[in-house]
Parts: sequence; C-alpha cells; structure tokens
Amino acid sequence: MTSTTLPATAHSPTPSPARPIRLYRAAISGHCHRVELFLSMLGLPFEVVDIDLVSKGHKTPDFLAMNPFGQVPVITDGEVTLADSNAILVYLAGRYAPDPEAWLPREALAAAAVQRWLSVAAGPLAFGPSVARVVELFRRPANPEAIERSHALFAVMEQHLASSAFLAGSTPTLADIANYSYVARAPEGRVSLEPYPHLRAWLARVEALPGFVPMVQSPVGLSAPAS
Ligand SMILES: N[C@@H](CCC(=O)N[C@@H](CS)C(=O)NCC(=O)O)C(=O)O
Repeated sequence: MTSTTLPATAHSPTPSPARPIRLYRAAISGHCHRVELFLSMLGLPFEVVDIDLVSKGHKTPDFLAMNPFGQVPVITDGEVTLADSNAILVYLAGRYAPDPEAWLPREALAAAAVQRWLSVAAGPLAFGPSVARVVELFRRPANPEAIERSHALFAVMEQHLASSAFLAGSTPTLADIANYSYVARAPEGRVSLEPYPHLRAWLARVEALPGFVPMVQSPVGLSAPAS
C-alpha cells in the first residue's frame, strides 16, 4: 500500500472535510477513477492509497473490514467508511457539492434519469467495456461477448447523445461521472470509439469540465503501440 496526498483543485466547496478524504484505489480501475474524478471536480482535499490487486491487497483482513466485498474503491472520510463507486458519488454530492441537486436532482423524474444511468454504469458498462478491458490488461482468454455487449451499449448511448449534451440532460450529473471512465478507455479492451461521434463529443464535454483529471492510459488493446 502506498499513500500519496494530492492537491485540491477546481472549486472551493462548502463544507470541506476536516481531514483529507482517503481513497483506496487501483489506478487502472475505472470504478476508482470515477471517484477520483468527482473528488477533483468538487475540489476536495484527498489522498490516495494504492491497493495492489495482483498481490490481493483487496482481500486482506484490514481491507475486508472496510469492504466485505473485497473490491476497490473505498473511501474513508473521518468516521465514515464507504465502499461502492456509485454510492461514494452519491455521498460526495450530498455531503460536499455546493449545489448537490445539480449532480443528483431530487425531483422524481430528473432523479430517475440519473439513476437510470447509474444502473447502466453498474450493469452494461461493467459487463461490457470494463470486462473487455480486463481481458487485455490481465491477458485473460478472449471474450468476444464483452466486446459485442460494449458495442450494443455504445449504440444506445450514441443515439441518446445525438440529442442530449449530457446523459441525464443538458448539464453534467453523476450519470456522466459514473459512465465516463470506462467509455473513455474502451479502446484498451479492443472496443473502438470510431463509429460513435456523439459519444466521443460527450467524452470531450466531460473532459472540458472544471477539475477534470484523466484516467491513466494503458498501452493495451487498440491503444497498444503499433509494432
Ligand atoms: N460495484 C463496485 C464494483 C467495483 C469493482 O468491480 N472493483 C474491481 C476493480 S475495477 C475490483 O475491486 N475487483 C476485484 C475483485 O472483485 O475481486 C463499485 O462500483 O465500486
């Protein structure tokens, strides 16, 4: 486990944590990047603790005490320990965003629109682009179904984003934060973004938001250097 304190960026939120929020993460994980992205966009002070998934750092007794599912990300914020990337986004928005409803509206239909895309992030995005990328990162057996599922998802997103600037309307919400990372790095799982201009334009809109931080790039799949 290594710990690095990162500087606060972007907006100055109110309230602010008394101590930096601690993010237990693996840098190559899109689930972790979505949390890091939102911490950065909110301008919150945080430090990262890198968990080595290869040596099973996420299955140690200490880690399982924080998350019995044995998965990253986890955050600690004072007395609060919280696992699950989307749950963490919801917590951070409600606890620290200057305008929480901008990220997660309360009005029934608007809230449902965001929730729908959080479900996509936990379902088709995880079982499509995320799995396809794991195949390349960890040299697992080819998984053409994951690539097919990815293109089926991206076709739906492409059509949706043809008439919507962001996933849940005309302004960014948690829906965009939750879905960005694995879409952006889909080529690492051999899922090309070339057929999806609206999807790529949406990625660029997220990348232009204040406090944006990119996810680490891995030279695998379609992102591997030509030999
Ligand atoms: N529902 C969880 C899923 C997190 C997840 O799948 N984390 C992966 C890394 S991307 C992990 O820790 N995998 C190790 C394992 O499941 O043993 C979340 O959204 O945080």
